[in-house]
Amino acid sequence: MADIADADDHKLQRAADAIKAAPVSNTKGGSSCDGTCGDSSRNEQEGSYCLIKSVKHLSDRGFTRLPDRYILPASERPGDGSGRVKLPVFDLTRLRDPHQRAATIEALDAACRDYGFFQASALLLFLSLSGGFSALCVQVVNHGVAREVIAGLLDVARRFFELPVAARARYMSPDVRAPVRYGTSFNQARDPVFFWRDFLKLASCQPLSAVVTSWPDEPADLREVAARYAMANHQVFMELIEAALEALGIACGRSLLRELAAGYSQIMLNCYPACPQPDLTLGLPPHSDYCLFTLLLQDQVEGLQVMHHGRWLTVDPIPGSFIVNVGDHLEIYSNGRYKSKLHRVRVNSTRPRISAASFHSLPAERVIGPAAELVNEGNPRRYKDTDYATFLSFLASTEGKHKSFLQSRKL
Ligand SMILES: O=C(O)CCC(=O)C(=O)O
Repeated sequence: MADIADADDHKLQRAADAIKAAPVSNTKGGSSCDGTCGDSSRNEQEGSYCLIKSVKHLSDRGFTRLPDRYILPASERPGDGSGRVKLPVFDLTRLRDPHQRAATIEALDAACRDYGFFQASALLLFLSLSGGFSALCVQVVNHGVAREVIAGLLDVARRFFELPVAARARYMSPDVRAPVRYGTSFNQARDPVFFWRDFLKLASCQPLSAVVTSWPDEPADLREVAARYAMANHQVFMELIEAALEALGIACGRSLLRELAAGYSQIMLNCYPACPQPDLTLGLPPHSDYCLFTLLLQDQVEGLQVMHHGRWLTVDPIPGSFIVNVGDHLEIYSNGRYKSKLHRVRVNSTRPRISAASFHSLPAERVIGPAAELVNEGNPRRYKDTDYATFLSFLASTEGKHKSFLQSRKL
């Protein structure tokens, strides 16, 4: 059995080179690895793919030097990165107040246009969703629930990444369409240089009951904890997108909201272990997200950087809050009024970091293009129609970094 646990630096390098020489073909129906990826009956390429199991493993083994496969060319390294940004804070509770709703929607519109990113207090959001602010007892009771839901997800993610490598590798797959997928780097099958990240993707489409049974059964509480989080998170998304549609002046907002209630969502649990030489690599390369909105939950360790006016700026983590960003779908739908912004992740040498990015959009087969209300003579259509399947084919055939998919959709 080929296993990174038994591999030295050279063996890892050889495995990485094998992948580089023979990239995995991501065709339909790729199978998951079961932790015995060296099995001679398996496709050799898939075996090579699975040999690279996790950066968590490398970090735990106490590597003091970054394996060559993770060293970025000088021009792509993180650089100085001392700039910081305080994102605009968007208080969702104000949307509930008829006197403040219009001004709040204006603020949301400005944040989506200028930054593509904003911050929302998750505790406040969960409180508002569960029935109101006026009664103090509701705040206290629901404060506890919110904390539990948020902390619970980060905790179960941490415990998943601490499982033995064979338990995690059960969910490893080169198939970008797999509803559950464990892996490492950004797009492991295509990255010429690997990134310092392990991930677990959980499709979390509505109704959740249809997908939860495919989620990992280890740790034993993962399904329950992640399902509670997914439901709460989806409700927050619905509030935000409703406000965004109003800000954009979309007349068919109601019917779109009905489609979104049964839309496509996924949670990406990210693990960035302490890295021996963080200045030579990144946790995630510059990229934009393929969705309408992403709601990002991060622990107390910083790492997220956003591109703003040509500079990479680090976002201060505020525990219990969501970072919300505009995705490619919303840039297309808004005909470029809102911009999906490039972001990336830096790693550090001492503190492991966990984050959970929830990507929300329309049902996977639904074609999306610029809204009719936002196309006119003075502002012609700027993007082709697209759908999620087209994006997945694109991702399966290329690295998918920067805003390359969105560029391919521009007219
Ligand atoms: O971990 C983060 O801060 C960002 C994660 C992210 O950008 C992603 O999962 O696409």
